Amino acid sequence: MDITCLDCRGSGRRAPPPLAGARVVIAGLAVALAIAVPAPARAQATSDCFPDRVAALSIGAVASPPATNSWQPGILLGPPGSATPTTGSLSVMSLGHGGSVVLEFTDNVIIDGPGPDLVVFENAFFCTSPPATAADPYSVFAEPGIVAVSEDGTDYRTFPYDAAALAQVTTLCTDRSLIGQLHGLLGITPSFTGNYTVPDDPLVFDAGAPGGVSGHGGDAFDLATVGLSRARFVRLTDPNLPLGIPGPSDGVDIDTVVALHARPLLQPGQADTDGDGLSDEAEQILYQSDPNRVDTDADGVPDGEEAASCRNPSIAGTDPFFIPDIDLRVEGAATVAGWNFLGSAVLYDVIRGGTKALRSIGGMVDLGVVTCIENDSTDLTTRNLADTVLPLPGEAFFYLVRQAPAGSGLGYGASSAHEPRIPASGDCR
Ligand SMILES: [Ca+2]
Ligand SMILES: [Ca+2]
Ligand SMILES: [Ca+2]
Ligand SMILES: [Ca+2]
Repeated sequence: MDITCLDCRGSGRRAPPPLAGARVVIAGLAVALAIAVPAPARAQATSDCFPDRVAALSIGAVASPPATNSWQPGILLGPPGSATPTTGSLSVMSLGHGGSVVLEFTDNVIIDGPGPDLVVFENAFFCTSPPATAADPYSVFAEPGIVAVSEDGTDYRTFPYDAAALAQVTTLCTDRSLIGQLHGLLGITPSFTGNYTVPDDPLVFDAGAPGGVSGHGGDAFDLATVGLSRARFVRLTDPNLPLGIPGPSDGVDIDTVVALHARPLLQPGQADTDGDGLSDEAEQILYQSDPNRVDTDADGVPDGEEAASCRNPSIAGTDPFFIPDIDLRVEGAATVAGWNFLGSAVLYDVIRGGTKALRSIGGMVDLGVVTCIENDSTDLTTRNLADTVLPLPGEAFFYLVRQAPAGSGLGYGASSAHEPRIPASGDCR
């Protein structure tokens, strides 16, 4: 069983001599495997198509604040949530009237490719039945928002829109005649569960998709429209319309941004033998692509661009693909695990074990005796649980997250030899 240091960090606090204990991350639900030793921190970029960081957040006016802890900017950093064409996604963060958020890509950069380069997902949905033909009447529960992009986080270019048309959006359900004039804004096109890497073209009725909307819906934007060849920052702003149902969901409800054309950004010190933008270790351990071949699946798109656009670089195809990610932080005396969003209404289990116990046996990875840190978590962090236990000097802990409850997902993932990781005892339920 091979263990490679992908997200390594020492204990981060004054550690007992002679050797610091270390926290270790092994990402569940995926092939990602990481181990910490007393070594310099070096986070492995998974370079997926989602933003990596909320760089700025300004919540506007809301009639009533949301329940404690339900403002979770982390849900803006994962895939779009589940929905139908007539029910909006609930995995959103409402910005309030006049609010704004800046989402930053840190391990990849959006690039100007053919056609649209990013999709912004809000939770627009059809108020009426989804139209069956291009001529059918419909209206959309649309809360439009303004989109700007920047390469450096300073110089922003706003996508052009018709301000007079925007000012006419004053009712919860907007008729198709006005929807057609709102191109260039977010929150216009209904979204639903589908392939979120396929952009919708509002000018083309897709007869094979719900309500004529392609992919997963959402509103697509082309960097060429604003004269940029690269962008790392996407700023989304609520235009402060007298619109919506007063309450904690006031303002535009942002789900996420998906990059359709992007390239990974290598971190300092990472080797990339074939120059495709993905580090050798990411190719070997996370994506199982060829570190000596630019285009492993020979579909004409380099491995790095596929990974950064949520496509699988080692298998030709158009299904969305990304590596679930887990991160450890030391906050005061506690070790806090955080992970990325995997879908609406998904619960999570978090376990901690000792690397000394890890062994490959009988076609599986025996994780040994583990401790259930959080059972059926409804948020994306263990922050409220204060896990203050430290490994013994010279030893290390690993942490794993999986979809909960037990048996509902892929478990704690598999080793690079494809052996499932199974706790001996102590697992969450
Ligand atoms: Ca483009
Ligand atoms: Ca490479
Ligand atoms: Ca490669
Ligand atoms: Ca390829």
